[in-house]
Amino acid sequence: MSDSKAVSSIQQVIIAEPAALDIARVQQGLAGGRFGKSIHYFNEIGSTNSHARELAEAGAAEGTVVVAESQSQGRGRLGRRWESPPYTNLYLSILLRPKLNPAHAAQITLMAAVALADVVDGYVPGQTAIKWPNDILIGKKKLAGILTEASCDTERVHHVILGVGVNLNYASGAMPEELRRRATSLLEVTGKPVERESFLQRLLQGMDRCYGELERAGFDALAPRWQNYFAWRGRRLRVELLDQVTLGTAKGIDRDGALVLIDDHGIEQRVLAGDVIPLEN
Ligand code: BT5
Repeated sequence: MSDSKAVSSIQQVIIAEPAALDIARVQQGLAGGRFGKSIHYFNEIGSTNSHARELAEAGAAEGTVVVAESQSQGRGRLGRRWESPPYTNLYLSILLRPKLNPAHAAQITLMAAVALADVVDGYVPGQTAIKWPNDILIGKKKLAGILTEASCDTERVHHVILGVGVNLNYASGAMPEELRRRATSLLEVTGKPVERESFLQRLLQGMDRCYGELERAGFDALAPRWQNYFAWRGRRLRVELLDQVTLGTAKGIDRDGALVLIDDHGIEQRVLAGDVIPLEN
């Protein structure tokens, strides 16, 4: 074997090694911000949201972040599974202690969707859409999901765990068959691998900024930005929540984060939770 071949095979071995996140580098760019002063980093964990909840219950500070390279029990809503292969994407949870009326806790999901959409849009300008309430789409495919879990009593919100899973370098060939038709990643869309530290840094900065706006100016300041990313304004939609179905034409969202539909009788219907399916107009 020639020397040059030996060198290139060593390089291949090095390139094939999974690259772990360099958390110290991420934190360097976050100086002065509230989010990420404390980052709990795991190679593998059940679910970053579950761990963040334990930290919240033990009194951890607002802005504490949990990041994992992979999750064995990554969760979506209603106990659905979130595919979380190692060293490829980002899986994180941020602990918040918002001074919000519990009736407005859904605003946190919408705020996070705006912050996440802004970061994604920096990589694929003009292609990013929000699917109410918690998905980021590129084209018709899902790039990211948000899972917000709040602990409230009737008067106040104790804490909110804001979980984000976003597909960065997930090759479609590595996705389970049923996901391949419905999911995408920035690598699939742009053909270029994404530097995960830089995405994470931008995301924590963006979340910090949008959360600050929500605290200072309320949801009205963020709502127009959310509407700009809203995928299906004017589309006829079917919204399913367990065995309840609502049909109508999408108008937008209201101050509580509810989806507003105009039903077939011209009456406004507010939907607070559910899965949206676009119909032919
Ligand atoms: C979501 O739920 O979209 C919220 C996902 C939140 C995941 C993050 S990762 C960090 C944190 N810790 C956790 O345990 N969770 C959060 P939902 O709208 O219910 O969508 C779930 C559906 O998305 C699944 O049933 C699949 O169809 C699809 N899905 C699963 N894994 C995916 C992936 N990696 N990319 C795109 N779609 C996926």
